[in-house]
Amino acid sequence: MSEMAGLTRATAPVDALIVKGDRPKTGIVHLGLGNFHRAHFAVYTAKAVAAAGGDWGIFAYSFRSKSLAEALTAQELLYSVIEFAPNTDAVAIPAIHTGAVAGPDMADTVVAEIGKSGTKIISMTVTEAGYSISQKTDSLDLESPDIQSDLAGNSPKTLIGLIVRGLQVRQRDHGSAITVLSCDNLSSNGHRTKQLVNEFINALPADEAEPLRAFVANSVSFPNSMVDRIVPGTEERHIKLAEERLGVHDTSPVPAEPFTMWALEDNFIAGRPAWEHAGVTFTNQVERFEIMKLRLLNGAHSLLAYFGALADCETIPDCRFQPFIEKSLREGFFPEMLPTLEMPDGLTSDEYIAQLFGRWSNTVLGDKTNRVGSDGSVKLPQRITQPVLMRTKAGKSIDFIALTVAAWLACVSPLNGFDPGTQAKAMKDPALARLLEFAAQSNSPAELVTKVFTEGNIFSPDLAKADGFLDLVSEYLEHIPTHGITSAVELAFSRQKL
Ligand code: CS2
Repeated sequence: MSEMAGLTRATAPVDALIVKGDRPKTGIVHLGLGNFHRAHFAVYTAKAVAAAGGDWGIFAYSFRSKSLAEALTAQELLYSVIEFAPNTDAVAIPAIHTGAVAGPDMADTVVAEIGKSGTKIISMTVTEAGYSISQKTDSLDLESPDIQSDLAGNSPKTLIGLIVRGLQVRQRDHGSAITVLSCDNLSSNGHRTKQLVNEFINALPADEAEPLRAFVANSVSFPNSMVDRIVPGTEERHIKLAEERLGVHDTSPVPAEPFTMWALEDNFIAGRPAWEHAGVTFTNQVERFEIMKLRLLNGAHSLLAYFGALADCETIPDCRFQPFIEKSLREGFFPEMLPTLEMPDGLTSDEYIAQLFGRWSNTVLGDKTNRVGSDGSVKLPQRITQPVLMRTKAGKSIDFIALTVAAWLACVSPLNGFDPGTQAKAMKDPALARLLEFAAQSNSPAELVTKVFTEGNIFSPDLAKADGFLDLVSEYLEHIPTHGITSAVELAFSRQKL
């Protein structure tokens, strides 16, 4: 028994989603045990089971973090989700996990778990970086050594390898249906996952590929989903605060904003938890929700983080309250993005944007600039590619989108000894080594931008051909180090023609 068993000593309102009696049996294998999963999918599922029952316990796998899996196991797979905002001190304790394992040596265990007939859903939150997509070919990166190792039949190291090997066990052992549910910020994430799974299968020897292809076509569904909740990383202060609110020590609390949203296609071939009791929006307009969120929330988040880092802002609220950033969003960025999307029925862009500014103003949550700015090489393609292509084709301005990309490059691959500041230096990126190498090889911003967009395997090759886009990014990248980000914003306003 760990201290977490003493949750009744809580000092604040605790929304304890603890199922009376035994926990539900495993019905879901979840890949990616990060904070976002624990504050989003796990909470919705615990609420659904508390309201309507069902064997929807979650067996979770973390690709890397052994220490987290061990810490959670030591507290009976309980942890707190703490809302941070001026008007709430709510804590939720979703008692929904049935297992937490981590690391490459557990991959075969996870494959076996997916293979069990009691498993009805594979869900995942692995971030954009986890899907092994080659931007060059817009498909599964068959050149990646990890994908090659997975194709050769070793213990899977990649998300797609794990899923396919798990599906293969099902196809061989019993053939019962299953749903694969992506909860990541990729556009059409369900379709995208299906495409990658099929590409992996097509690269297998024919005798393996054929039966698997048929199984996936007939017995696996891939719903699209849009997930939303701002969930920062856990800091020491969150651990202390959790202890104050709960009266017990939780080693792994998750800080989260109160806002939460999940729009989901109701396409679960093997059944699902009664998430409608937990506030999920089931809709056939998921794509509209996804695009709205990717361009207005996530795209704007990138602008906030890169402009803000260059102005030395440590948190997203610090960034949001810089007048030049707020103006950039309201009068520069959103007017470029809005014509590229359709709002879901019942939601207006004015309401949605007003709500975003409220969420970004959450000083208590204090989401970090460098969290949002990290992994730009895998986030930006989802956020800017289609808007740039649509607008350049129509001859419309893209100054604020281009300036966002230039600000990202100024942060992560600075040229000629430019110092982008401590926030920028704290940003991580899977392409960082490549980006720094490009910067070292380039004599001018234009050269760097050309390398990134033509040799980087980061963005779709279509962007390099989009009328005037690379020139614009290069010009802004030239401007930032010498004149500063606020001056670059003024320049963008002087040019933008809406
Ligand atoms: C953020 C997201 O990391 C990022 O770039 O934009 O993590 C964002 O906080 C979530 O998508 C909110 O749902």
